[in-house]
Amino acid sequence: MRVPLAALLVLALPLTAAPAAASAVTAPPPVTLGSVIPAPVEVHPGGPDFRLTSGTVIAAPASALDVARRLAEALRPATGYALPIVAHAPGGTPVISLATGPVGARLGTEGYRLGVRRSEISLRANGNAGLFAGVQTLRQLLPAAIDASTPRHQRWTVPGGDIVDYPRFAYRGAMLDEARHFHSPDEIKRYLDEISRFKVNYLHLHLADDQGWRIQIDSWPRLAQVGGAPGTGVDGVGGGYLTKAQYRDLVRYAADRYITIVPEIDMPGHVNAAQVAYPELTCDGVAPPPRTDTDVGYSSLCIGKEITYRFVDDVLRELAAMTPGPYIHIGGDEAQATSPADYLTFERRVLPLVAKYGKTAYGWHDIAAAPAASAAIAQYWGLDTSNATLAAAVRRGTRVVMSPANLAYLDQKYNPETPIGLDWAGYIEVQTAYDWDPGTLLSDVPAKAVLGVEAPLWSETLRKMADIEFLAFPRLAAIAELGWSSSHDWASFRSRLGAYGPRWAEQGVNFYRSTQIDWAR
Ligand code: TNX
Repeated sequence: MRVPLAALLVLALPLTAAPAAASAVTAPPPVTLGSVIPAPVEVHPGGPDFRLTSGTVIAAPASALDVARRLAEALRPATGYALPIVAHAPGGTPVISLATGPVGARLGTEGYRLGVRRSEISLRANGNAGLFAGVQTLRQLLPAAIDASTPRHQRWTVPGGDIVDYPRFAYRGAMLDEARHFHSPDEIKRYLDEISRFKVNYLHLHLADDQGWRIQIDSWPRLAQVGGAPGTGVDGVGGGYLTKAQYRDLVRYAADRYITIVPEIDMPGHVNAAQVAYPELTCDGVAPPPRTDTDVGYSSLCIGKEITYRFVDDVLRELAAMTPGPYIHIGGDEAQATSPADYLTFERRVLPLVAKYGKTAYGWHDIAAAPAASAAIAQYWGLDTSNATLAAAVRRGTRVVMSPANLAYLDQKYNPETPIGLDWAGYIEVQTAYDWDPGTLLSDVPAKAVLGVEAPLWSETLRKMADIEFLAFPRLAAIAELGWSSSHDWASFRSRLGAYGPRWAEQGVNFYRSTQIDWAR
């Protein structure tokens, strides 16, 4: 291996003689048991470190083989070790042992206990989702080079001690907007990999909007054929749609990472692409022109026509059939082209259709105006710290996912210099994204009505994976911590985030190097 001379010189400097200009090479900080994002509930450092070697094995029962395989696959590229998976490790062999069984109700389905001893790491959980969460923690407890894609010759130690961990909120989501610019299945998979590192457990896909329609629906084939044609992205850039096979493959890929896909078809507004494909969905039956600009609030389904409800029923039936997860998102935002009375009529008919297909309805918080939304989940995207309509719906049973646009929208710029992104909700630097509490932000909605938090990434200005990564990271990590961690401490998050930078660098993730953070190299 060739080491640049400059690096050797810096390494050779005595610690006390750090010259002013030495900032170019800062040694990565030693990994401590607490340097994990999201912050675990309990961290008890102590005792000898574990050393991962070429002789280490992974022990797992047959029921946890998938998680064990994922762990081995994560550790093999950088270590070059075989890490065989065995049912029982022979005595004296260094082992990472996975086991499920009752480990306490407070750990729930996603919690885990991690114990690091000299020759054994033991990971215990009530079920495999907890083991998977623990594996994500373990990966962060190894040196950053563990994320390298080719073998590195170095010591692989894990700091000794114990972690007990479980999530604050059941719903910890991210959202990709497939409609404004289509992102391919491979890009969605890469994003799933990236968000799963932070114990995010839902990926919401915004699959239709004014510009495009991005999911195959057999009973209305022109939706995808016309709405997903080339040129249907914003500014006529890109196009495309997910076939049912691709969607099902994504659902599986996500499930392997304990992530549930939430599909969204936005209605009664944001439907221009559907109306271009099927002019009978407009009131006058005339096809509107295709639109690839970024205006909102100009399209509406025709509330008085029966065909509207046949269309919605068919789409929801087919979506439900390919979605094992509990939620179908029906949009409902920015319906300025629908009268308030028509909006209520529409939601009164459509919300029950989601239940008819065995799913829980989920919509933007605008749906809270509809009495029929009491069994639904409302996603709060407003900028205010109270919302009387939503609070009234909550008193009738509606539960809330928090995505305040001025705090959690990943498409908003970091600052005026950010080359991509929008700014209608304000600039969102890393500290802004981190410094709020999803349980208490809305003064008139009690914390117990809050199911969790989601970070939406609208794609008007995003074309490539590098664009997605630049806006999502590091802020997605901040929102994920708000969703998982019971503690909240900016100074601590800031230093853990700085230490995380080299991991993104190893993974080739195009993250934004915010000047608020001291990034380790
Ligand atoms: C508002 S917030 C929208 C989207 C845009 C986004 C851009 C909400 C539910 N709708 O249609 O893409 O702003 O930031």
